[in-house]
Amino acid sequence: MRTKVAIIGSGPAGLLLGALLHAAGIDNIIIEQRSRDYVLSRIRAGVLEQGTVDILRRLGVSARLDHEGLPHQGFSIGYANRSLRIDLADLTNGSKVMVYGQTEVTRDLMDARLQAGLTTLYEAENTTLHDFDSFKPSVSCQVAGKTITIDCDVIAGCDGFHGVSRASVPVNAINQFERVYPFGWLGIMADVPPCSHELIYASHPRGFALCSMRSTTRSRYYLQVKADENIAEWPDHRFWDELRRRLDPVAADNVVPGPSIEKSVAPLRSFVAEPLQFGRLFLVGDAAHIVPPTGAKGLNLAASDAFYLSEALIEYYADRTPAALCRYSARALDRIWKAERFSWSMTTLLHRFDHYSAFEQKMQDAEFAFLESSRTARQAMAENYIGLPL
Ligand code: RFL
Ligand code: PHB
Repeated sequence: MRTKVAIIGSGPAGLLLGALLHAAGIDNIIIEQRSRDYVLSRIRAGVLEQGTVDILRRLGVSARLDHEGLPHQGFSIGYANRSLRIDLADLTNGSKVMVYGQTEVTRDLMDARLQAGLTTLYEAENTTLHDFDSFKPSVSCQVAGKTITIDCDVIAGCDGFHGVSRASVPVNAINQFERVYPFGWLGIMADVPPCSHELIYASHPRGFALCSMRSTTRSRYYLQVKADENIAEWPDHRFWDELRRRLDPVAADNVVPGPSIEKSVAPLRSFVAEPLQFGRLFLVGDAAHIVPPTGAKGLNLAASDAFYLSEALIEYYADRTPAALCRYSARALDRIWKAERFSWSMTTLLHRFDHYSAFEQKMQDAEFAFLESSRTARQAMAENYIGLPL
């Protein structure tokens, strides 16, 4: 097989890149190790920045998003039994975010890809990258026992944190920066109305809690737990009890418990790989970086990376100058590091750290007090939350 761009991974990064390239007439093939149903069963992000929504609209895949997505003009921070609203619209000249599940974004992009007749190889095994340090790279894999080789101009590594793309780069060619947090998030999904019409990020001596949603009838809640927490020790009733304890009294009263339809623990990590280009291989999305979910930035960064790489490839195919390709890494990393900083600061502000001294705890208290008293501080938070310009 031959294509211009071989894309490894059909998460948001790979699917968006594929759609952006197709819209510009650049053919591409996606190689995905899992089945379509498996990819669609993963429950992850829920908050889309305006820039991400704009990309989906421009691609013509926003019909369901525009109908079912919930625009949010603000969120609340719970702290010491108080609630502080971050009025996104007021603090940013009317900007907002959209609550719409990553699963739905993935489904919309997969459906559009199918309708356009584009090739996606699902359940591909032993994906291997070849010769990306030359002008003739290729990707091989096995599908249903048959070996397939895809010759291409460029490989886009969109295969997430545990993928093969970053792992194929010689260790001395890549710098990796990492912080692993000493806790995880226990998340549940339940078909019950959310306890509040906006998201609540709650800091509490027992640990952080987040109230989110997927619709007016489906809630998504998270609790800070130990990184190695045993999920078997969290029957639903324990989750609901613990959630209520960490929320302000009004929100706690409004929690409607119900049977969970999904329950999982996610570790929290900050990670960046530099650079993002290795000859004809480009890293995109979680393959290149991880943010702790506190700032709701992971999916949105995957979208901005895909957008930057699509622009570089469009320019490259228009005038065949490799300079366009060379700009991708620095351009994407500039936005990535700012989102890393915001996600790290939100995580540091809102979580309980066992090793904190009394002094560090006081610093956290003071940070909240400052946020409460300073519109400028809230404005900085809002500017980052709605998403920095692309
Ligand atoms: P993905 O989604 O992991 O997709 C990578 C794809 O590559 C495939 N793959 C391979 N394919 C072929 N060959 C191989 N060798 C392969 N190895 C892997 C995988 O099967 C998969 O299909 O990465 P991508 O596309 O970069 O997208 C990143 C986002 O998924 C991620 O950043 C977000 O989900 C993070 N995140 C959030 N981001 C937000 O913007 N807003 C949020 O509200 C938000 N909440 C979250 C989150 C992540 C969470 N978890 C579970 C980590 C909440 C949680 C709990
Ligand atoms: C979610 O709804 O899954 C969600 C929302 C906001 C976050 C993280 C996750 O910061």
